[in-house]
Amino acid sequence: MLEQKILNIKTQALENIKKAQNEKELFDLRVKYLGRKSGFNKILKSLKDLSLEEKKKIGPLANTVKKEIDEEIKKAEKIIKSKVDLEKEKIDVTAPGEKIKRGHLHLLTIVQNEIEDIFTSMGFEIADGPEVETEFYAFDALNIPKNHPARDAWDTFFIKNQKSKIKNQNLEEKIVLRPHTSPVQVRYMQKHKPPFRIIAPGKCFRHEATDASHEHTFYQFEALVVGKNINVGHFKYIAEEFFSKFFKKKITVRLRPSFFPFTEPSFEFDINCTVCGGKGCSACQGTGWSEIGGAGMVNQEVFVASGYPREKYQGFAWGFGIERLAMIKYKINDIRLFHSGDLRFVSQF
Ligand code: FA5
Repeated sequence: MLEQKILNIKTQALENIKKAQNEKELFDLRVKYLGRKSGFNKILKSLKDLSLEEKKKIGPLANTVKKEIDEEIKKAEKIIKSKVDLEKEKIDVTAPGEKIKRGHLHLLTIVQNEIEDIFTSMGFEIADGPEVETEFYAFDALNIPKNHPARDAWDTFFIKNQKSKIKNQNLEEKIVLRPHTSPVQVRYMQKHKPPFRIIAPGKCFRHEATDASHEHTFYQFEALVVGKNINVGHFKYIAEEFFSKFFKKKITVRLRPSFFPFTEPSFEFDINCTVCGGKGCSACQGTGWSEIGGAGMVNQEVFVASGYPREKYQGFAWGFGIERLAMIKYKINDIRLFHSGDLRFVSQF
C-alpha cells in the first residue's frame, strides 16, 4: 500500500517535471515533492511506526525515488537554463545596426585639399618645405637684410641654443620656425628652372598675441609663377580664377600698393566681400572688401639669391592665409577655434 503510494508520487512527479516550462515551476515542484511538507517527507516520518520488515523494504525505496525525482529536477533545470542562455545569445539580424562614430578630415585639411585641387586643375604643382628653417631661407634669400627693420614685421620664434652651419663658410646662422611660406620659393627655385607654377601650402609660426583673427600657429599657401614676360595681369587673372572657383561665385580682386622686400612692386590683396558682394556689411566692416594676403612681382634680388641670372625671368608670388579663407567661406568668426580641439566645432564640417 505504502509502496504503491511512493510509486504513484514518482509517476506524478516525473510527469509534472517533464511539463515544467521554467525554473520557477521546477522550484515549486521541488518544494511540492521533496520539501518539508511534501508527501514524501510524511512517508519518511512514518517509517518509525513500521515493522522492521517493512522498514527494510520501504526505506530504501523511498530514498531511491527521492533521489530519482531530485535528479530529474536537476536535469530539467539544466535544459531550461541552456535554453535561456541560447535565448540571450540569439542575434536579431533584422535589428538596426548601432551607429559607429567615424572620424573625418579637419576643416583646414578639407580647405587645403580644395585649394590644391583647384590649382592642380590649372596646371600648378604642389611644393613643400621645412617648418624649421634657417635664417637664410626665412629672411636673407628673400632680400630681408640682417638688422633691417623689415625683419620685425615677422614676429619670429628662434630655436634656442641651435645654429646651422653655413655651407662652404666658417659661419653659423640661427634656426627659426618659419614665419611664412615664402622660404619655399627659394628652395624650389634652387632646384628647378623656369617656366613653372607652384603653390606651397604649409604651417607657419609667429610670436604674436592671439585674437579672433591672429594665431601663433596658422597656415598659408604660397604661390609662385616664374617664366618670361610674366606680368601683374597674369597674377590678377589666376587669382580671380582661383577665388571664383573656391567660393563658387564671381569674385573680383583688388590690389593695393604695399611693401615686401621680396617683391617689387608689392601689393596688399583684397577680394570683394563674399557676404554682401561689395556693398558693405558687418563682415567686411562696411568696406565691401576682405583682406586675404600679400603679393607682388618677384624681386630680382630673390632670383639672384636662388641662382638665376638677373633680369632673365619675371614672376609673381603671393602668400595667403588658409584659415582666413576658411573663415570667409564657412562663416567662422574666431580663428582660435581651428586649433582648439573642440569637437563641437570640429564635427560641424
Ligand atoms: C607674408 O607672410 C608674405 N610672405 C606674403 C607674401 C608672399 C607677399 C609672397 C608677397 C609675395 P603677411 O605677413 O601679410 O605676408 O601674411 C600673409 C597672410 O597670412 C595674411 O594676410 C593673413 O591671411 C595670414 N596671416 C599672417 N599672420 C597671421 C596670423 N598671426 N594668424 C593667421 N593668419 C595670419
